[in-house]
Amino acid sequence: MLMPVVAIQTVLDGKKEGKSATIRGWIYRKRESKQTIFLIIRDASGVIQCTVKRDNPSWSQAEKVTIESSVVLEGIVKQDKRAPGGYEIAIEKLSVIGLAETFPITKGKGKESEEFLRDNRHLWLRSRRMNLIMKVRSEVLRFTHDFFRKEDFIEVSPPMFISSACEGGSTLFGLKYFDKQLYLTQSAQLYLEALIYSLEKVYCVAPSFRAEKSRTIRHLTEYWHIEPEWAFADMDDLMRVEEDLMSYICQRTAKNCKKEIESLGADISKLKAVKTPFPRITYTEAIEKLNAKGFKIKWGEDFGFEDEKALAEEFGGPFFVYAYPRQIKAFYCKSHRDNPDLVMSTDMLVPRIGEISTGGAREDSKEELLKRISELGLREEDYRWYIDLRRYGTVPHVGFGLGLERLLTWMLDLENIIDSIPFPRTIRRFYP
Ligand code: NSS
Repeated sequence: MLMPVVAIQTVLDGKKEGKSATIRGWIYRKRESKQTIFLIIRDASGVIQCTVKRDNPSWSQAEKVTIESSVVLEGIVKQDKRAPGGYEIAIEKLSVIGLAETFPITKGKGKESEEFLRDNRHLWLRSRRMNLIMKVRSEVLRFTHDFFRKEDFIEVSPPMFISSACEGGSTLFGLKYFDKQLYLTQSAQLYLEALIYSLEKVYCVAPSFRAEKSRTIRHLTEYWHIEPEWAFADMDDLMRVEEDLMSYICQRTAKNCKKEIESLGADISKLKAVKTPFPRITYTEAIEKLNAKGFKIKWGEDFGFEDEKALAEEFGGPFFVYAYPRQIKAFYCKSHRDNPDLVMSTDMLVPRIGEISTGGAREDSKEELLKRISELGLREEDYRWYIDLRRYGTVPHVGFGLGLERLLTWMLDLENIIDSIPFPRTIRRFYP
């Protein structure tokens, strides 16, 4: 009878040294010499070298087994400094569960084959790299939930089908909903705003969709959006919660995912350095900084990717830009009462990626909101329920949206956002 199955990581941690262990997983690499077959086996937890000697009854199974075949094996754990991970298993029994056909992804695929790996994402997810990224992604989600629960936010579930835009029509995905025209949500914000009148502090982690034609390292058409919204709060509360969340996630990830971060070759010291308070500059100061660096950007223009990157280089870590011109921000932004040209909106920027989060105070006066809606040429009837929120017990409130994939791309020094999500969707990519 086979022994109970253990995770490869348990063996690598030395917990089974000198003892018999049963593991199961997939053949990751295979190498053969005259007397020994070396099989590198992977499971969810790690990879380990296993060996079969010619005189072992499992030799013939080991000979026929192919890359990516699934197997279960039993053997004796030995410490071996030459083996990757420091331990290996001398196989005594090897059973093939599913014999793999010739695996299309072979070792040592270079840069030129990135396109090929993307076409074979369903198989490439088995790589060590994707395995490690997905583990960190899961931990970052855990820390996000831990943070909001610790701060007494209530998790809510917003709709994905929506009838009017949150972030402007140009990136809205339309769809036929029976005989009606509907859209896929760009942000849960407007719905979260409705929920604060019941629950006061709410958050969600949900997909957002953008018909984004940009082909950059930071754009997806479907991404996961971390969005809190809460009542009785101002811009200072907003930036404080935002920086607390960010440093909480970075510190816990640096501590709990050290091994993964190092194996991915990412810079862990950058995460450890994320401490509050973050620098804050106004939009007007940012414009001055850019013009001093030789950029030609006028007050009132929105920042482009290059502007944001240049600004972020100076700070070396996350920072806020706030108090934006009215004309470049969404209809729901609250205007500064002493200077209506400005709105209470803030972006958090990081090096290399630029904006990773946007938030602000929401217009809480019905009259001002109606003014903004007509100013931007939006149809009042599309926002009837949203305007209602200002009719019945309006309160000052704030919220923000943080893109999970932009966050991971920055945290893990990924070259492109598409590696931060298992099945990326971009303008050109929706398969597999
Ligand atoms: O459009 S945002 O700047 N703002 C909102 O949607 C607000 N309604 C959020 C809120 O206040 N609750 O998007 C917010 C963030 C942005 O900073 C990025 O991190 C991410 O959402 N985002 C994206 N990530 C990946 N791909 C695309 N295309 C994308 N667009 C936004």
